[in-house]
Amino acid sequence: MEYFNFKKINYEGKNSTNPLAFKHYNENEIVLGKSMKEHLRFAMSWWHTLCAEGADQFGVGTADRPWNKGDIISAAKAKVDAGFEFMSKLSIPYFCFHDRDIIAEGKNLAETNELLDIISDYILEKMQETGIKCLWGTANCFNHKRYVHGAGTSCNADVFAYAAAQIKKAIEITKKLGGENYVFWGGREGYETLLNTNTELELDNFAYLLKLAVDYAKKIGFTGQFLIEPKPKEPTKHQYDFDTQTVLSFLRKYNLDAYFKMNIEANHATLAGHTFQHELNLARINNVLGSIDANQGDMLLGWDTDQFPTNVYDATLAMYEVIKNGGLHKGGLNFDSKVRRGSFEEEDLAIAYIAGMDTFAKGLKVAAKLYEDKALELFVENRYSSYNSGIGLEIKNQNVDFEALEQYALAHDQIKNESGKQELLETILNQYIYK
Ligand code: XLS
Ligand code: CA
Ligand code: CA
Repeated sequence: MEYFNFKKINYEGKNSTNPLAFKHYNENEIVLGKSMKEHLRFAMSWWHTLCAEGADQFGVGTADRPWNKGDIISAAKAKVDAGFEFMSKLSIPYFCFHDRDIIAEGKNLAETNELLDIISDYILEKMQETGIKCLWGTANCFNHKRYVHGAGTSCNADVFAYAAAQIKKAIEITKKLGGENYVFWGGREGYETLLNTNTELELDNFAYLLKLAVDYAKKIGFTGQFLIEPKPKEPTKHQYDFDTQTVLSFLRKYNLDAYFKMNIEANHATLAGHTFQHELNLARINNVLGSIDANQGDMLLGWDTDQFPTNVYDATLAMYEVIKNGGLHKGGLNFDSKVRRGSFEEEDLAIAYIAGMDTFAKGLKVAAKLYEDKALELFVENRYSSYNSGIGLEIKNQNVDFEALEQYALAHDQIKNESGKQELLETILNQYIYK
């Protein structure tokens, strides 16, 4: 049975007007010595693509997906069939999943784990048949009511134990599917009010849960990269994993920094009051840029809208950071994006993915050109050139003390600064995008 009423999506070039064709994503086209496919490592999110039907706080789902039908096992298998058909038709090489996306919970934890074994066998068969791979797995420790007060940060020790058991199984399934990474997004790891919260104990426990995961991965030989996905708010008012720098200081406090990189999501960056590029940049310079959840928010709304990315400007700057990172390595570009509630036809899913993939393909091409030409780099290098000699070099080499700096300042107190030329640089960036 076919779920999607269209053939394999082809690359038709930038002048094509066919909505079901790629205009920029040409998977074998070489950019900076690597194919687009290797640079971008696109992934399909199981939850938004196959599970979501457009429900929101005010209304039920609007998309009546033909694969979301039947008993637990047949519905889960139909989702697998639909997912692999979709990824094959769109040439998406990877997928990402939460344990609870691939199959619903059974009547107890033991039965749920058996269901996971059954469905992961089926997924594995499809992976072998198609060559499609698993970018990352994760555990959904936020949806069920048991997680009302968090998982690793719950006030209830029974919940901590349950979350640990769930994560243990999710790591096992991710390993079985050859997942290249494993993600921790702190779903409800945060709090609403300090009137009822012991933040110190919650954070100690959360770190301990991560340590147990690291130990278990070593024990079973799971070599995927562990990732933490920062998000500042939603669902809780104060999420502990606020942004990259907050997560880094948390990891460093608990000596966990060697084991985790970041999964940076565009919309989470903007909720934290940052740009997407800011989060990627801070992750990159700290050597923790792991993977990307590509989407975009709506600048007029203060919540996580998870829209498909269509902003070429942001995609360009994101890919610029990725190129400077030497690529995504084990990571990839997962579309943690969902179609709008009004876009309820199956074809809308394909159009949305094509738009997202083309946006990043175009972003990659522009970023590669900027990088090759050193269009921004030379300006930045020159801007800091005062650190290449004289007192600047001494500062850079950390070879001075306050007395020496005072002596220097006394003799050089007529300071001359130069323009930061922001408008010129923005013009140059636009020129590269227009080309
Ligand atoms: C929610 C997060 C979530 C993670 C995986 O806002 O984006 O989907 O990516 O649990
Ligand atoms: Ca995400
Ligand atoms: Ca999100």
